[in-house]
Amino acid sequence: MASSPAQVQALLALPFNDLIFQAQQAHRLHFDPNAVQLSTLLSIKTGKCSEDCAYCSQSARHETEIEDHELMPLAEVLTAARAAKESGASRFCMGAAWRGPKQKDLTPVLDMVRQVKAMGLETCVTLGMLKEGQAQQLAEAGLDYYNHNLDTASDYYDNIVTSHSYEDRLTTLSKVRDAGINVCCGGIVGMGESREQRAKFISELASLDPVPESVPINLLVRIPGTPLDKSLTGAEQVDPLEFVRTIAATRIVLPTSFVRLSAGRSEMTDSLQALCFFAGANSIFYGDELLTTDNPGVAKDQALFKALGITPMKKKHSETVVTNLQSGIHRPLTAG
Ligand code: SAM
Ligand code: DTB
Ligand code: SF4
Repeated sequence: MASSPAQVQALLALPFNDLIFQAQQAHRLHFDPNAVQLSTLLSIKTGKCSEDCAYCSQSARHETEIEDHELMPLAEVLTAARAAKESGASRFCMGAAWRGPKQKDLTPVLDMVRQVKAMGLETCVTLGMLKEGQAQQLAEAGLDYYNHNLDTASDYYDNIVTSHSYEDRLTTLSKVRDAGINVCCGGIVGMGESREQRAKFISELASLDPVPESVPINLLVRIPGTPLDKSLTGAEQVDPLEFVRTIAATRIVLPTSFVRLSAGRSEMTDSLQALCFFAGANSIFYGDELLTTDNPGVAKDQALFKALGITPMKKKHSETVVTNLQSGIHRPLTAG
């Protein structure tokens, strides 16, 4: 699928029904349309981050009401991972509010990765920028995914973050790729960017080579005390249908990637989430909390899945995509 910024913009401008139909077709070509992958998040180190990301509750430069804590002990992490597995998650994602880990930070995280993996869960971490050799250490510990978002279009990035650059993000992503770890890379919608910039952002995600296996699309959670909460006017907030369009365009240009309906679900109606799944989202964060903000919670999501006939996905990414492509499965819309 060609995906220049102009081509993605043309997708975003399609009549809504045509856009969703194309997204459904792309989705059904590569995935079971009624299965959604579940990852549970845990903030293993919260707050006091040196970076100035304008959306984030965890920057030491913003006055937000969060409870900071240093790196969690291994036993607590394992208790949370066990609970996540029991409630049905297939992946456990550990996030730390660092610019990047020092070696003394990384060593205990390697243990967490080894032991969570030994429980039979897929592992993901998001630790900020990586230095030479660190991705390799994570790969040797058995890490499955590294989350590192481009967050927005390259030409809008400096409006959101000044303490590191878009180029820095790309450098870490290539270290992760070179170490053989799956890449989880997406961003945030609703930070005051234009539709043109949203199209450019999606096009830039699709131009990563190889493309990311997992693409989280977060709807901005406005956190009191963050610069974005102060500066965004009501008019700049993204319209829910524009958010669905963004999911659909992402599905079309990244047809073999998991598209994760990420932050912002707590403020969405069931109908809006259903539209996002219809537009091709096939992965969510599952559990009561994201990093510092609320998520719908297991009981609510189980009820929503039941209402929609969605089942949690058991297969790993490589199994899903390769199997469907090899067998040429293309479920027609009527066949269910
Ligand atoms: N420090 C690491 C980093 O910057 O990559 C990892 C943690 S960071 C919180 C992970 C991602 O969460 C960000 O890149 C952003 O996409 C998302 N995120 C953070 N705060 C958010 C918010 N208020 N609303 C929506 N997404 C948010
Ligand atoms: C991602 O793209 N979204 C997740 C995960 N990667 C680490 C984080 C969302 C954070 C939402 C705001 C918060 O809870 O602090
Ligand atoms: Fe720090 Fe990551 Fe938050 Fe930026 S997004 S302030 S790097 S924790």
